Amino acid sequence: MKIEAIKLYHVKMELRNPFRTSFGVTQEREILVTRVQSEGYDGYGECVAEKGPWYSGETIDSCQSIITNFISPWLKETDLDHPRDFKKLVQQIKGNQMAKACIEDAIWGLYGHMNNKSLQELIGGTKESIPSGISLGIQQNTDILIEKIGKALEKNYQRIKIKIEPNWDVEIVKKIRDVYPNIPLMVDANSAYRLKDKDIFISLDRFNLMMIEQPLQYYDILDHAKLQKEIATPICLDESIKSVDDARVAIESDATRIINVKPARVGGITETLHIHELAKENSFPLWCGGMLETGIGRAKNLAVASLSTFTLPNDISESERYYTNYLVDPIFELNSDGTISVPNKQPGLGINVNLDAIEKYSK
Ligand code: OSB
Ligand code: MG
Repeated sequence: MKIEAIKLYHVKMELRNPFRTSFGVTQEREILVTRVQSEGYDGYGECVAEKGPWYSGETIDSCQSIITNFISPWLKETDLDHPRDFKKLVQQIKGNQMAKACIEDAIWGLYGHMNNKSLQELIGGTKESIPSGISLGIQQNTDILIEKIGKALEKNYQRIKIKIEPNWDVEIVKKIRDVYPNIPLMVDANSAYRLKDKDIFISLDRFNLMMIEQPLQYYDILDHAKLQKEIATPICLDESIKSVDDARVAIESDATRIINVKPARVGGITETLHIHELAKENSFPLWCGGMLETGIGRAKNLAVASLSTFTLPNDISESERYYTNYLVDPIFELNSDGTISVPNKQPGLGINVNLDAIEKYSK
């Protein structure tokens, strides 16, 4: 596979509702869409880095720079046998997982088109549909949050995740549990706390949460292990896990009992498959997280979530929840049982990427 052209489109997408986490608010999402071409075939990817380095150290501009200065020229000089070989090509680049992932994704898609196979088939995903969960940002008040939870439950979303931060945590969870004592519920702190705040997590133990996502700092495996010793609720790491090696360290030190895998955060699909293998050996539960992706990233995440070790509901909600404009068709809809079907009837991402829409929303 000789990549003849690598194109980047800088797309702007308006979210239907501002999404607020402990690290900031997103209203307009800027997305780098990647396109690789070979022998008349196309493959697409989507960079999940945000405008500022708040979720991870990467930004949309840092990704563009790494791709333009290093990945693209190297790729153009190489003939890859398989998308798996991309990891080796870029291994000299430290970090920059999201920059690598959006190019690797496009190569997987391209390979799928050239070999008439869906991404799901290429990676060995087994499920026809995956359980869908919803991630609700921090709201103006609890009534609004409880109303949003009610609407999500009416649609049969299979679990509710709420974002927490200091002063929007124990009281809020208590109010939700007063209304909904038994729904599958979890919280995500996006690193808003320190180990000295452990009493907050001890207080959360009585609410029967499925898990607490990323309570402490992204580099802090040791303190997560200390916190896990003090609480019964499983910790689930997100930001901390940037590779299969991070996953191994965190699992072995009992700093995490569940991992939220975002393929882009770990450098791509190949690294995700290594985490899948590790999870299989250890009977360790995974689920697929989200970064407010458009349909391009969402299609990829659906294929990943169909792997056998991804046993918990995923942050993969229906397309309509995020944006008013779409880059793919058909868009992803929620089935009545709260699942989303994996697009596996066409090669590559399994959906049509709409180049006209990409060009229209490019700045
Ligand atoms: O921490 O999981 C997170 C969105 C942007 C950045 C970080 C996170 C999130 C989400 C949204 O929780 C998940 C989704 O795409 O629906
Ligand atoms: Mg998270």
